[in-house]
Amino acid sequence: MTYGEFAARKKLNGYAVDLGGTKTSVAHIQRGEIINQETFPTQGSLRLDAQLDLISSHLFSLGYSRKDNLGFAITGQIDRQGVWSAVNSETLPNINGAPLAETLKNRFGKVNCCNDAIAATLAEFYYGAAINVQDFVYLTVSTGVGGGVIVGNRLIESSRGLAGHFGFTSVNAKSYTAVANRQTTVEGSAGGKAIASAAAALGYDKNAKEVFMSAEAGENWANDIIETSAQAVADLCANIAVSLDPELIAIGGSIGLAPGYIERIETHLHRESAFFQCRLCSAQLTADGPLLGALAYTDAKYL
Ligand code: ADP
Ligand code: BMX
Repeated sequence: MTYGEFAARKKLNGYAVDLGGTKTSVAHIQRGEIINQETFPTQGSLRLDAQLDLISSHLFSLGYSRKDNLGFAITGQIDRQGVWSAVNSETLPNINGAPLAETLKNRFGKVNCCNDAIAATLAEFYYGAAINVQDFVYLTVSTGVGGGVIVGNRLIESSRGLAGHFGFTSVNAKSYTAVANRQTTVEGSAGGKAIASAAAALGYDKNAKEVFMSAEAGENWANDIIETSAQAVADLCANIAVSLDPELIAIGGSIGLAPGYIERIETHLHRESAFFQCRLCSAQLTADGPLLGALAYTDAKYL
């Protein structure tokens, strides 16, 4: 086994795509390092072909050609047949049931794709925060709230592709929006879209990043929204502790990595009894995780 060895990271050569709910990144990776990258806003309402046209133009501009290794990390549910659906259809309203794997194969030849949080989980496990950790959970707090699970050194992947969609678990916290027709979900309390709609409900036209800036500037309404978000993620961590008992939970995504956010989660989590506590850390690979993981995922021999 070569889990987590730096040597394995050096074997990563090719191109990777990370299509998130807010931004898309396309990267050229050589010997495990991102040497060139383009990031642009995700146009969530595009259908599959239009989405791939946009991504292709950036791939080719970075020098990609069909012989190169290519990995895709994508927000949403990808089943074992490579069919793509949005669990939160507000994020991607027009892709449900799209034949992602088949379309990628026709366009690019050999290419692999997986959920964005699964890719980041794998990257943290191989090269980041979870080297030598056998039981591990990764959470992204970003546009939505997603995750991935390693139990006994094995990535948990279900045939429907839904395993790890922690954002849709339900918690006992104030929730601003129903997601996937479900009330009081973690994603509806903690994700970027929820934070922005909480601000809008109070009359502030701000995205999550701007709400964090308002909180930093001492505005109480913004602080309350972020506190609710962190409380929901802490509840989720306690639920994960008692259901999967990981040694470590790494928190990623732009909200998860925002200064002070993990400390807020820890403050709430420490109020729980010892059974429900779990060691937390920030995602070590930050936004590179999904890109490195997407490329690593193509090399199934590591699993
Ligand atoms: P994606 O969901 O596309 O993978 P991100 O991980 O960047 O992308 O998450 C996007 C969300 O994070 C948006 O709601 C955005 O407003 C918010 N965000 C971006 N930067 C920051 C920041 N520095 N602090 C707090 N929130 C941020
Ligand atoms: C949502 C879900 C997950 C995804 C997670 C983080 C959709 C479209 N996405 O829970 O598949 O992993 O968000 O994704 O249903 P991001 O868009 O926040 O990066």
